[in-house]
Amino acid sequence: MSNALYLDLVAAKQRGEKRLAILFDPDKLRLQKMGQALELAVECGVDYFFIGGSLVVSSMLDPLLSDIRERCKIPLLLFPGSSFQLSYRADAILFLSLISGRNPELLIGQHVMAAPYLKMSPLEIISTGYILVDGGVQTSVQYMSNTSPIPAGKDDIAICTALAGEMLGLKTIYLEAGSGASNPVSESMIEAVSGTLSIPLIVGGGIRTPEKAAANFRAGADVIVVGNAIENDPGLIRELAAARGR
Ligand code: 1GP
Repeated sequence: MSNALYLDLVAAKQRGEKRLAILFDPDKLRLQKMGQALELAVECGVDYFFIGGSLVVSSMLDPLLSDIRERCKIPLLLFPGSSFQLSYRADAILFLSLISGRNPELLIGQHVMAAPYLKMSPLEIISTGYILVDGGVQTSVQYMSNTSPIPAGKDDIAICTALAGEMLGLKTIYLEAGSGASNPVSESMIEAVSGTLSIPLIVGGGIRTPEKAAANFRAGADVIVVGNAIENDPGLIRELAAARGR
């Protein structure tokens, strides 16, 4: 089973090199805007596409992956809301365990169902401790996962949760305020969590400006993920990519 994308991410972290991921939700896609986003992503050297969402009710997952693959070589990582959102057409999967929650289905249950499929697949598996943080509104992921997020000001709980995830052998931690969050994860929490981890830290949810992206990188995020803001304005990709400081 390949480990190439993960090893590359770890090496980037060691060099202090920051990475930008764009999230495409197959249910929300407007194809015209996606075309523009893809062109800019290639031009600006976007590092990853994350593909998924809390629901994904359409059958767009496979066609979307094939379409992006035909147009560029940017790595495609599944970011599944459930074990139904799987496809061989991606390069890797963020194999998410919702470690901030106490819903056994999302801690280990769906993983058991997905494991035989993944074992047979060519996908690189990147086990990820998914930590939901209160983003000021009830997001889809909060509702669908039936879990309570970590309160926004409780950096200590986020630190301990992330540490436990690392100690359990998870390969990355994803600090998530939820797609469309009014309040993205604070720099204080990112700094606190990144300061205790040695594995890569991914941060997303409610990031709308290059300033916030840059502040998150300075606070210790290794990868930031932006979805909604780019769907609304693909032109933002240029400034978000520049926020990596390369
Ligand atoms: C969701 O972090 C991502 O997991 C993206 O959130 O759509 O709010 O950018 P936004």
